[in-house]
Amino acid sequence: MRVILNPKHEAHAPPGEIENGLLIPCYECPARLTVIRTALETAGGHTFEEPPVCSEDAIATIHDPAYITYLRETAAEIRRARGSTPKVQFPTVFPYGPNPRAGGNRALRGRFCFDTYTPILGATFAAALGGASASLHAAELVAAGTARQVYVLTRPPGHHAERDRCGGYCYFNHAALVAERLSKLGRVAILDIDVHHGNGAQHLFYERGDVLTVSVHGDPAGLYPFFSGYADETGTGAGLGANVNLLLQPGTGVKEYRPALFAALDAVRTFAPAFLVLPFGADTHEADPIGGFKLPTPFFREMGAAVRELGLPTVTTQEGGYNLDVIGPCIAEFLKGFE
Ligand code: SP5
Ligand code: ZN
Repeated sequence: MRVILNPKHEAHAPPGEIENGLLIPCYECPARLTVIRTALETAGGHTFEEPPVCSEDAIATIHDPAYITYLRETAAEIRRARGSTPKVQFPTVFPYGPNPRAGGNRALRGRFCFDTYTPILGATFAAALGGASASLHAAELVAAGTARQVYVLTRPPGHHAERDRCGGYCYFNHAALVAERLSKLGRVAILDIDVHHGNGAQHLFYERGDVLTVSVHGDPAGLYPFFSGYADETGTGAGLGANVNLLLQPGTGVKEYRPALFAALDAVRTFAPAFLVLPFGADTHEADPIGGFKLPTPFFREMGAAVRELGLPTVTTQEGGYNLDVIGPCIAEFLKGFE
């Protein structure tokens, strides 16, 4: 597999995330990429490359320019901070209401973010830009027909990010950037198999009939992101019927997961896309600390093989997966089944 890396991810290392008012250790940490890369090198058969840096205009095909500017300027401001000034910014105020006015940094932090898990550090913008660059490079390779399968090995992840809001550890939506680019050439399906709902792509393509969004995930009544991912969210306008949410309950094992995955693959086949984008999370694994599913490592090869049956040019983006002992083998198995 051709693997595209994000060379700038490492310095984005949040000191923690805020859960119910308390700072807890970060699940989304730099070591995640190290262990995945090591597992792929051990497995063999993969090539690794770094992308050229993309322009902010290329990111603005999906994200609000004001949001991009906010991330860039906030990161720069944090790098300039001296003395006891914090090196990290968490939102504390979330402007809302009929006429929300977000004046000044304190309000902007909550204007451009929807949770307390997704802080901004001095290195966050460069890391997010690196991930967008890797994704767009992968999209170009597939668009040109140079590669038929590309895997974007990046962090922070992307599938929760909306047009002008970060959240769920995500800043730029890699899968959506790829889908938008490839949609210039034909119909695109996004199949999200992270344990959490792919709310970002649903939000971004909800009114579009040329981009199908399918997500298989834990019921948001009990799992992050809570506010979207329900079965009755089916799209609107030209996009009506082009959004599919397949919900699974906590404790889901192979027996429950397999039919949901097959239903998702059927929805993709019926749509008959020219390209597939696959936001992939290993947080469906039985040993994941936050997912709550019970999939064993060998099943990931079967998942890869099932997706391969679609026979579509595919860009896979790395999303969640937080058990450092298992995510490497999970991805190695998935790619083995997929190639
Ligand atoms: C990309 C991705 O997978 N984002 C997920 C964001 C989920 N963040 C919420 C984490 C909540 C952790 N709660 C601790 C419960 C441990 N049993
Ligand atoms: Zn996830």
